[in-house]
Amino acid sequence: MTKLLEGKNIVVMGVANERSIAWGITKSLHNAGANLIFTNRQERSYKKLTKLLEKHNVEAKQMVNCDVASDESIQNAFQKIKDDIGVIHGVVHSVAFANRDDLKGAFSDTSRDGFLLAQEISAFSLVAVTKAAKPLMTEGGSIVTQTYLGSERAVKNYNVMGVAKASLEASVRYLAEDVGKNGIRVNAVSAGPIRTLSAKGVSGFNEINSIIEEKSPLRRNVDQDQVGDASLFFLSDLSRGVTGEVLHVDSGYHIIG
Ligand code: NDP
Ligand code: N5H
Repeated sequence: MTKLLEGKNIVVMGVANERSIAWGITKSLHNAGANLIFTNRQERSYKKLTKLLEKHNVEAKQMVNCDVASDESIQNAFQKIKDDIGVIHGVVHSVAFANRDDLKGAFSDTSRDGFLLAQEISAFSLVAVTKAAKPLMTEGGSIVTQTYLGSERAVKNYNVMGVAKASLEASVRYLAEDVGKNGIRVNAVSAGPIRTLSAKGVSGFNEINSIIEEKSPLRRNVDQDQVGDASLFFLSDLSRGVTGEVLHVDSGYHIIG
């Protein structure tokens, strides 16, 4: 039987280390037979990823630098991918950033710069990446991003990132409408809390983790592999009738009142 993503070229953005959600997604995509292209911002992530790929015997078709804070960097990255690979069929957007100081305390203390930074890196980047990826998706495609429940509810400490994720989810819907006519689908996975480098040191993470174990329908936290398989669904033809959707992979926690 042919694998779900055999012969498909997928760009993965946002592997920082073995704990990254994007690494969980990478494993699912690799097992489904995808050809993988990676983008990193920091040299440190590039080195970690190189070692991880070696350790898990996964081949990268290409690795390019991409800082989503810069339009030029995004355009250059996708130009390099076009030159080397040509057609792509999918993009995994697993990137977000806010100043640590804005992820605690009073939301009304958020600075103008901090607000705009979170929006730029965590929401606008999906718009810019879709624009850059679209010309390479000549056979149609699928774009998947990562969001969190703090977009829908006022979750303590998530603050500026909750507003950025609300913007990201609205962008998913507007982008889905825009590029649907080109055969491109845009969706998001809303994951429960997962201990990653980004989550390290942020206030309230442990508390929320315990609440999920106690109150979610499945009484356990999710992991990177579960998010990986849900993202695989979005990137494959199994979800060919789905776009503009936000799928909760959170042990059902979001349905609890
Ligand atoms: P990681 O720290 O593993 O990944 C975050 C990634 O964002 C890093 O690879 C980092 O790249 C990248 N990044 C930050 N700024 C930029 C930039 N300017 N340009 C390019 N890349 C950038 O954490 P996660 O895997 O947890 O985060 C991935 C996504 O999942 C985020 O959108 C996050 O909000 C979301 N999410 C996470 C949850 C969790 O509990 N962990 C729950 C729900 C959603 P580099 O290392 O090179 O700087
Ligand atoms: C309610 C919570 C806990 C509190 C809020 C956490 C928000 C985290 C998201 C952002 C992306 C974290 C972030 O930007 C951290 C940076 O300020 C500092 N870290 C770094 O610079 C590291 C080295 C790099 C790799 O990180 C990035 N992002 O580049 C939410 C949690 C229960 C769930 C959660 C953790 C959600 C989420 O969106 O990640």
